[in-house]
Formats: sequence, structure tokens, C-alpha cells
Amino acid sequence: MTNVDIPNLTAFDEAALEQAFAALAKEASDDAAALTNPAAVEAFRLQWLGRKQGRLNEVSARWLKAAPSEAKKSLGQRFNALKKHVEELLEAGAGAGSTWSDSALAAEAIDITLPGTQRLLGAEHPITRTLNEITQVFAALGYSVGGGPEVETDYYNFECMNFPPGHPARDTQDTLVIANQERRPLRDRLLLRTHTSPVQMRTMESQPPPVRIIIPGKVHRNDAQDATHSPIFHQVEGLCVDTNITFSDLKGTLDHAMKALFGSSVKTRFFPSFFPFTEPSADVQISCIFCGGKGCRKCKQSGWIELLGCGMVDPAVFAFAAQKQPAYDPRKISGFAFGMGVERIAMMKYGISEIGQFYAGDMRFLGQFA
Ligand code: 2NL
Repeated sequence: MTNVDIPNLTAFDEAALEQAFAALAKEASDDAAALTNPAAVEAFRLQWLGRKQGRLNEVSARWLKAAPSEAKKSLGQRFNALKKHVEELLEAGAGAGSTWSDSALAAEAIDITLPGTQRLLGAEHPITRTLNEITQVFAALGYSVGGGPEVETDYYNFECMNFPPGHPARDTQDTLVIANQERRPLRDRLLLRTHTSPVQMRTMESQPPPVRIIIPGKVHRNDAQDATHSPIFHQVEGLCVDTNITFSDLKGTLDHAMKALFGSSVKTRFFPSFFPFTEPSADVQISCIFCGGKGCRKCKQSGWIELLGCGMVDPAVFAFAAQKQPAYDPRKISGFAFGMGVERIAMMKYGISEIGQFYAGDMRFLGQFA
């Protein structure tokens, strides 16, 4: 705080002194009238009575010292009167019963009957939640949980999964590719993984059988968005490799998993299907969770809902793994694998009809899962 606002006094006659001190007294009164809280009262005290930079100190320094000796007595009396005036103003301000000390208290008061500030707790996104639920079912069976890159090579996404270069099976997974990769050999070109299978191949390359692994993750396909399709979605894939793994093991495992996810009264059935990386392959249907199998709009009156794909790992896939881990000799081991779309399962579980709701970030939708 500076007090350059105290001017030098040029005349020291009675009239000049009277005018100068009256102006200061009025200023102090006006300042005091505007005080509404204890912090302002303290600022007022410092501004007027502060030992080093207070205005009275400045008055004393500029006026009293510069005054001719005949004016000193009058000036001193006026100074003392002004000081007393300021002290009285301060006392009135700080004292009980004054109007602004009550309002100062009111301004500081807290109404403890008001509701507190509500801080919303975060919640798991329905996709994350479903993905974790599926993962948990298999983790409880002894599967380990893995992850890997979303930007993959053509080799890991396609070639080693038994989609040879130029093979029409590649057309079933319309792929988003990374630009400017044409100079590289096809197997090294980068793309956005269309399934999480590359992680399973990387796992087999890094460890000999037995393997039981579950891979949840984000996958990408060059598909147009509609009510049930999105170019980015999530998948959970599983792989089990050991000696003497059979289709019965596959059926038993998936039947258990569907009962764990949808309730113990759910039934499963397996339909012949095709995937390049499994032989034989099957689509798994569960009895309709809406009508219990009687037939309704959701299951198109069939009583069954198709939920995932699976099969026995194709020997050609094991042969690719065996290039790095000879123990994956398809004559010595066998295995099954399966894959399911997380969005599809979440939509069924929560009765969601638009896949876009998962990604829109609309709190009216997301808040329902909190
Ligand atoms: C589907 C079907 C499937 C697999 C994924 C797989 C992985 C390896 C070897 C063999 Cl390493 N197969 N994964 C197998 C069958 C089906 O996914 O409809 N997914 C949404």
C-alpha cells in the first residue's frame, strides 16, 4: 500500500490546515462507512494507522516535518484530533452492535443446513463392464489375460491366421490399413487389427503349450456404422492349447461361460460354421434370454440367439506358431479358440438397440450405468 495520495502542503495558515485535515477526516469517515467484513476493517486500519506506510504516518512525515515552527502547534493538535477520529472509526467498526460487524459475521457464516456439493462418482462404461465380466468368467477357469498392439502387421492379423495373400477370406474382414506401406513386403505392412487373434499368435510364439489365454480388446473394421455395426468395436477371444484338447472341452467350456454370463438356466447349441483359423468351426447360440426359448420378437420367434463363434484351432495356424515354438506341432497338441463381440453382448444384457450409444458420450445414456 502506498500513500503518494498525501500531497505536500504548500500553505500552513489556519484556513489551509483546517481544509487539509477536514478533507482527510471526511475521507476516513467515508472509507469506514464502506467496511463490510473483518478483512476490510484490517485493511482500513493498515491504510490509516499502519506504522510504516499508514496515511497518518505519511501526514506526519510530509506535513509536520515541513511546517514552519509557528504552525507546528496547531498542526500537531489537528494531527492528534485526526488520529483520534480514525481510532474511533476503527473502534466503532470492530465493536459489537455496529451494523457492519453484524453483516460481516453474516458474510462469514456457513449455513450447515444447506445440502453439500455433490461430487458424482465415476462408473465403469457398460462396454468395459461387460468386457471385464466376460474376462472374469474365464480368469476363474484359470485363463490368463493378455493384450497386444492395435496396429498390427498383415502377417499377424491375416497370414498366420490362415488367410493367405489374395485369398477371398480376407474380404470378410474389410480392413483399415495404414497409409504409405506399399514399399514394404506384404507381410510387414501395417493395419488396424480386425480381431484380437494376433495377440494369441504372439502368445504362442513366446511360450510353449499348455496355453489358456483370454484377450479382450479393441478391433477395427472398415464397416459402415448402423444400429448394430461400428467400425470400432470390442472383442473377447480365447485360446486353449494342450495335449488331447477336444471339441467336448470346447463345448463344456463355452456352455459353462454362457451360464455364468446369462444365468444357469441358459442352454447352448452349436451350429456348423466356417472360420479360416478353425476346423471344424461352429456358431454358438444360447436359448433366448428374453422369452426363455418360447419364441419372441428378440429371437425372431426361433427361441435362440447367436452369440459367438468358435472351433478347433486349424493345424495350419499351429504350423505358423511352430516356426518359433516347435512344441506347437499339430500332430502332438490340439486346441480350441473362440471369439465374441462385446458390444453385441452388452446390447443384449442391457436392452440397448443402438450401438452408437456406447460411443456418443451422452450423459443421459451413461448415467444409467452409474
Ligand atoms: C467371432 C468368431 C473366433 C477365433 C475367433 C482363434 C484364435 C486363434 C486360433 C484360432 Cl489364435 N481361432 N480365434 C476362433 C473362432 C472364432 O471369433 O465371431 N468373433 C466375433
